[in-house]
Amino acid sequence: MASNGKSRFLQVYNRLKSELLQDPAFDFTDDSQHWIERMLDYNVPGGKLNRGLSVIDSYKVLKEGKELGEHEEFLACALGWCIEWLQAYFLVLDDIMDGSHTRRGQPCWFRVPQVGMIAANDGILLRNHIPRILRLHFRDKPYYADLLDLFNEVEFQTASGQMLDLITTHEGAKDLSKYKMPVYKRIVQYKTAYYSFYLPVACALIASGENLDNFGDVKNILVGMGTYFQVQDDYLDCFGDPEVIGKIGTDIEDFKCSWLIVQALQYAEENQTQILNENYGKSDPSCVAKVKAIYNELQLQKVFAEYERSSYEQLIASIEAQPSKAVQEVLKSFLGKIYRRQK
Ligand code: GPP
Ligand code: MG
Ligand code: MG
Ligand code: MG
Repeated sequence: MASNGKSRFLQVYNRLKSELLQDPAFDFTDDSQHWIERMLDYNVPGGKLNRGLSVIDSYKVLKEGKELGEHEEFLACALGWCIEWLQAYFLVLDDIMDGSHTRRGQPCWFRVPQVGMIAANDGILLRNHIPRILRLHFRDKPYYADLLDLFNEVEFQTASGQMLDLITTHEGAKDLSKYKMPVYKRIVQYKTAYYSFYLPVACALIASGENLDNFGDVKNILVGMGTYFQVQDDYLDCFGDPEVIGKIGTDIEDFKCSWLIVQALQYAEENQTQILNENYGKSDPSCVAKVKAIYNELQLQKVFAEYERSSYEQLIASIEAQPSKAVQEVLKSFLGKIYRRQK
């Protein structure tokens, strides 16, 4: 979307925020309004906005280039913002669970003085804002129930993926032998792919009157793209520039089932496996450095570059096998936004 598209999208954020601040279902005091406004401004609009903007882009392509009416565009933006709200909710809570320090170039919300564990309730509020927005703007639409169902289902899948991520990490004694590709894929499909890739396109399809049951292949391709996106996230956690990605990696310290450790275990010699076993999942910086040294010995940057190239090829091939040119365009544009991303 062109930059004026982005500024129009941001204007819709301001409108939704002021509506939420006057929700008649709650008797706001000045203090509570100020809290919510600061919390929203801190957590909702500061990311890349890829997920939200993709709803509008996809919707426009599905409308085959017809100019959108002003209200129609507003509704597409509102749906995009619902996904950004969902993302904010997940990130506020994920940062508590992962013990992270920074996000989008600033301290994680729960690290802000005077916020602390109020952040857990803020996460619940962010989650509850979504049905408030949908109710206000979509209640009369024939697809209202489908939208609510979609958000509920995708939230359930994400929380289940997050559970897999957490129990794989915390279960019993630290045991790297279970960190294999099928385990990895299951985690990331659920924790990232559905909400980040399937949800934006599914919202656009629903709003343009389509039945999601007819788009099973599209869903599979988007889940594949989401898996590729989380591999990039895992790679950047270790090899990205924190100044650029806006967050400091914690996957090694947190004993995460990251793509990098799965690859490392696959290629490591016995002595390297032993070093990984002794040092993975410890917060001591010298342990982290030893893990990174093995990643370098195994040339994981090269392994990643090859993975990136071959995933891209496979995704393009499955996109080009789609019968609808409009659907192809939607998928290619989404893939183009993330291919070789640095942040
Ligand atoms: C990304 O994992 C997954 C999420 C943000 C989903 C969280 C889901 C909840 C139900 C809270 P990550 O921890 O690798 O992301 P990041 O690297 O951005 O912290
Ligand atoms: Mg995290
Ligand atoms: Mg996490
Ligand atoms: Mg990560």
